[in-house]
Amino acid sequence: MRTDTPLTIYRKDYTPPGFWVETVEMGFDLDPEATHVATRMTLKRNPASQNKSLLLYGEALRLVQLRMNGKALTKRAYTLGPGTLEINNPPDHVTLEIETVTHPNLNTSLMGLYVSDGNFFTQCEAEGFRKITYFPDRPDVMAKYKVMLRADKEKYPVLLSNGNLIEEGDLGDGRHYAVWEDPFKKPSYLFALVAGKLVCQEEKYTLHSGREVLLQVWVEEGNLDKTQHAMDSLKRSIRWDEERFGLELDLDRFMIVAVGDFNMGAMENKGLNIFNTKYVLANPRIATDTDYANIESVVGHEYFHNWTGNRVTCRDWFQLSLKEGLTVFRDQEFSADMIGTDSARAVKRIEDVRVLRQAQFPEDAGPMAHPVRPDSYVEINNFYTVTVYEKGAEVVRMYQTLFGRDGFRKGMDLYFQRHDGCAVECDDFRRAMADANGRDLSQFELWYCQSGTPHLKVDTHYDEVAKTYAITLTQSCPATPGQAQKQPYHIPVAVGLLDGSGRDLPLHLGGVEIDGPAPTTMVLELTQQRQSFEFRNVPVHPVPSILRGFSAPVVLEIDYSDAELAFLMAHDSDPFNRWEAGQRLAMRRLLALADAVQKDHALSDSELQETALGKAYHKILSDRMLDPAFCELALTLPSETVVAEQVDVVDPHAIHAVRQFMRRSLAAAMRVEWEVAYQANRTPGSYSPDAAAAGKRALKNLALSYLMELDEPQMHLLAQGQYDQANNMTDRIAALSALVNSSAAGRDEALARFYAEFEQEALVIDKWFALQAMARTTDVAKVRDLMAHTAFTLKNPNRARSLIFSFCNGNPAQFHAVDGSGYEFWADQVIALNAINPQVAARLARSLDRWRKYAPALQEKMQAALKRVAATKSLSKDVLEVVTKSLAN
Ligand code: B3K
Ligand code: ZN
Repeated sequence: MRTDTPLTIYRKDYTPPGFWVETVEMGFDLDPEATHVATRMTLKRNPASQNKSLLLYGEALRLVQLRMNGKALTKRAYTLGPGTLEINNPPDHVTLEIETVTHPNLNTSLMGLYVSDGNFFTQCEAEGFRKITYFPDRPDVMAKYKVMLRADKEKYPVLLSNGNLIEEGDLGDGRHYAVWEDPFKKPSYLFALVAGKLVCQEEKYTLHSGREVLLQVWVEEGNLDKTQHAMDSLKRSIRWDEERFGLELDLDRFMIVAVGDFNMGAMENKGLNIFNTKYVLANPRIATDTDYANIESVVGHEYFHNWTGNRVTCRDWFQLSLKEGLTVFRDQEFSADMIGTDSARAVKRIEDVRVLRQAQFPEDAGPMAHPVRPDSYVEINNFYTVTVYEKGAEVVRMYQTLFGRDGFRKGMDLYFQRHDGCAVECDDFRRAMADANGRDLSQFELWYCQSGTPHLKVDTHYDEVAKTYAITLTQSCPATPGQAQKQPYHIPVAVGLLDGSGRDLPLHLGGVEIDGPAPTTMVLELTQQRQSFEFRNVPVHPVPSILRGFSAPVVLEIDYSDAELAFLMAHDSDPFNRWEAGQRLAMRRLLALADAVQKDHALSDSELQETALGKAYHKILSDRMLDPAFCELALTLPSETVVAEQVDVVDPHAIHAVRQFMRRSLAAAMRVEWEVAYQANRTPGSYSPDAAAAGKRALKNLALSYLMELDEPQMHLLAQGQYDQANNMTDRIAALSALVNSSAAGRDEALARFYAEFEQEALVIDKWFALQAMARTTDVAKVRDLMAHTAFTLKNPNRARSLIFSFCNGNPAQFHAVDGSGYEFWADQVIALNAINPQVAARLARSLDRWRKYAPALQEKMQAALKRVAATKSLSKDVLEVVTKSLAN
């Protein structure tokens, strides 16, 4: 907490550290009230640095002792600033001994050392290590660690830290100890310890090289029936990284520990990954198909960090996407490879792009817009964003699109060859890709330094006589905070051309010689602001399929007729663009209806079946050859948030009304087809979370949700029956959600039964809160009531997210209540959370990012709420940065 104006840190101000740390030895006397930490480190002067002093960071610490080279330092020999400890005129070789005390049980920020359900955990990324001891806590300072943990044996029977266990034993007096040594140099943000009453599922696993490693998944007692999926996911991750990238696990032991109080998803601490329980615990009773898939991808993500993040790390936090963008790309590819079939891979791709559009495009268009490699920050924790992660992953994906899988692998190999064991920059990754593929990628750097989502406009011309087809691409990028003018990007644009019967035409691009048969998809490289590409020997006027597979994170502007979109939806060989064509059709109709609502015209759906959209949906739903998971995506209307991004002035109530109207119309118009799809996609027998079964459940449950729009007793019975008979959480929660969003008589009883059955399962109770938070009838008053429920607490991030975030971000029509009560509620919760956990508070603070896009009456109320938060005393720099940037002109 601070009251002074927070400092902005700039990328251009980077200077190398004055000292390198070589070894770190730490002793912990773990006690929830007061934990003593004794640290001994050896340091040596960095000759390349102009920084003469030795700068250590520390926060919320009591300094008990400070010794340099064997002698206690007098107060004159060092300067204690806010958050820093500077040693004046140190010699070139230094051994520092520091004793500090922290109070883990008072630490509600969940950064540094804290207590969760009686056990000790740490979270050090980005700057949490400084809450444990004074240290040059910056990622380019890498050192070897040896750690001794001492604690009460009965309360804390398990003592874990990074690397290998080299000694353990009894201390007499009811206490015991363990010594851990990490053989690899690491930055302090990868340090971790865990101590407490935990049990583990463990397995020996043989690597491709024949070396045997020990894998463990640690959980609280009573959760051992929920660890198998995480263990299986870990084994698949290890195998995949060996096979796809030739990267082997470098430790003899790899541990995953689950914790119920955690700020984010998981953390890649070397050899000791700490996970939010949400991304570890699963069995059919408590976890949905989505949970299973998320667990696989997060386990993969953290494991892949072992190379992309830990072995090669970031020079400074501006380079965060170096490890995060790359590792998200790797986890996306891993999940796609695990599903196997081409159509299932496409489903994964569509889901990833949906996340980008739902969350990253709005970020890129709002007050917090920043480049993938930001130039400045006030609080680095505010920059663990969808831009750094998901757009960063798209940027990495573009290398693979440009160079192919083999070229990408060559770049990765060169990257590790050059930088293993080092802390480097995004530029180093780009250079490795360029050098390994013999290409100049200097223009490509703009993807890292310019914020905003580029727009790509497409014009085409067919010359019937010459049989040529020209595609002209024009790029632009809107102004973003601090960046008025943009340079043209290097954009890979994958294209195909369809003939009249929907088949791909062979492509002959003017000036390009290709050995072998002509391809049907080609990647055009747009590097100018405007560029034309001419295809030859095009026998008929084609329908173009542009940006196949979403080959670049841009907004595509292309004038298709409804008929062309329906044609692409039916025929494009690129499944991403098939889905995309359907989304465009649906968006077009939603926007037209929203316009009608705003002009007070009555909505009519009488002709829906005759429209291109009605016909296309009908065709998709009746096509038994299509993958159910794909159908589910194709028949899901763009979300209210995505629609809101398409209009100049957002009226959330109109958007909600027309989307609901369209869902009801589609339900009525295709009633029989939905009923058939519901029956045809049942998954009887024992539950399996595999992609095929999950896809069927997804389509079946989509059918259920459409049928429930009819709000007929017969449909209520269908949902009730599904709820009663479900043998898995996916079907159960889908039925419950359908009931809660209907007028079914049994809805309250179903909610109560659900609660009673799962009272002991925190992750399921989170779902119970979230489902109600997002229900159509849940208004602010109802959310305040739910906050008074005995099971609710603001202190647990999962619980706070399940109710408050779900309401503010997932229930736009109620959150944006015209009286502004939603914004008042939002401000109250941001302020309350700020005092408990600034990181979680700052996340919630982002919910009003796009306030300037709303109708003036709402804008005014949002601005007032933002101002109230900004004026709050003792605001953390996390929240202050977000609200200040939101309010800035
Ligand atoms: N690297 C961590 C995120 C840490 C967030 C700190 N505020 C998880 C991940 O991306 O794998
Ligand atoms: Zn990560």
